Amino acid sequence: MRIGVVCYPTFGGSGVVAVELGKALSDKGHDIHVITYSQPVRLDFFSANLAYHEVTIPKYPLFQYVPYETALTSKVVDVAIHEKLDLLHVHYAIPHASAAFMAQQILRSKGVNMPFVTTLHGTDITLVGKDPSYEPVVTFAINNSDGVTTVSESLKRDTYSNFDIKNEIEVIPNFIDLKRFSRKPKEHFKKAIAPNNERIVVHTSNFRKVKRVQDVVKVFDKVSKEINAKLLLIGDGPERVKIEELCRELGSCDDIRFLGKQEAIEEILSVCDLFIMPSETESFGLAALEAMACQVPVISSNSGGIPELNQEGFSGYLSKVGDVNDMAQKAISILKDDSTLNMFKENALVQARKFDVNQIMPLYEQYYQKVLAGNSVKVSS
Ligand code: GMT
Repeated sequence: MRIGVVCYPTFGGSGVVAVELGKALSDKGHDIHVITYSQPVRLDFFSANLAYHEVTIPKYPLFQYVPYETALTSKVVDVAIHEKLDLLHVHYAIPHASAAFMAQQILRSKGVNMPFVTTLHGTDITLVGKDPSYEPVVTFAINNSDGVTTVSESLKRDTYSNFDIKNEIEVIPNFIDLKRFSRKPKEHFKKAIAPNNERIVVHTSNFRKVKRVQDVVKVFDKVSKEINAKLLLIGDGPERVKIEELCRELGSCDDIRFLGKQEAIEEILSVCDLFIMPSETESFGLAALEAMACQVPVISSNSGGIPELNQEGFSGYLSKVGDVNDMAQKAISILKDDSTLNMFKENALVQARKFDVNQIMPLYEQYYQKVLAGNSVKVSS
C-alpha cells in the first residue's frame, strides 16, 4: 500500500507511534510518506520506502497566526497526487483530521479518491478537543473519517461520551519495538548515577500539568526516606520550574537529576528500577510501556487506559490520581528487596510483550484493508 502519514514531529507519544508504525509498515514493504512541519524526532533512520515531506509555511505580515492547517492540506493534496497515495493516516485529531477531510474534498474535485483514517491519541479527546474552540470541528472530522481508531478501550469510551460520534471506533493499542527497547548492559552508567548502588526511580514526560510530575517528586521524597534511591526526570516542559522549586522545598535536589529531552531513552531505562506515571489522564501510557519493555516495573495512577497496560500486583501497582502516600507505599513494597524487585522486573517484560509491534502492526494493516474495501466505520442510520 502507499500510505500518507500525518503527525506531530515532537517527542509526544502520537508522533512516536506514527513514526514507529510507519517504520514497521515500510519494513514490511509498504510505501510510507510522512508529512509534517519538521523532521520527526524518531525519524532518524534510513528506509528505502519511507519518505519525509515537509510542510512549509510562507511568512506574510498579515498573519498574526500562521495558517498551518491550510499549508498542511495543500501538502497532503500534493503528496496524494504525486505519490499516488492509496490512503492517508492522520495521528491526533487537531488539526490533522479536519485537514485530511479538506484534502479529501479537494482531491475528489480532481477525480482522486483518498480515504483517511484518524487515530485519536489522548488529549485531542480528553482535554483539548472537547474545548468549545475545537469541539465542532473535531466532531465533524471524526464523523467524516473513513476509519477511526483509538489507542485504548478507555479512550474509545471517552470519545463517545465527550462527542456526538456516529462512527464505529476500532481500538488498536500502542506497541513497542522489543529489539530497540530491551534491558541493555549499562553498568558504567548505573555506577555514575547510583555510586552506592541506590535504587533508580525514573519518570519521562513532556512535563505538562496533566502528567502531575510534582507527584513523582513527592512519591520519591517518601520513598527515599525509607530506601536509598535516586530519581531521574527525563523530558522538559511548562511545569519544569515548579518541579525544581518543589525539589528545593523538600530538600531532595541532591538525589534528583533533570536529564532533559533524551533520544536514547532505552539506554537510560536499562539502569532503572521503577517508573512512576501519576498522570491525571492518560489514554494509554506509551512511556510506561517503553519502561516495562526495559524490565522496569510501574507505579501509576489508575486513570484512562493505564489499567489496560499496567497490571495491578504483576507489572506494578495502580493508585488513585493524587494519592502519593499509596504510590509511595507500593513503590517501597517493590523496591524493598532484590527478589521482589526482580520478580516485578520479569513481569514487566512479560506484560510488555503483549504489545509487541509485530503483533499490533498487522492490526493496522487489516484495518487499512477494511477501510479501502469501504466497510470500516459507517454505522447505518
Ligand atoms: O500527552 C502526551 O503524552 C502526548 C500525547 C500525544 O498525543 O502526543 O500522548 C498521548 O498519546 C500516546 C500515544 O498514543 C499515549 O500513549 C499517551 O497516553 C497519550 N497521552 C495522554 O493521554 C495524556
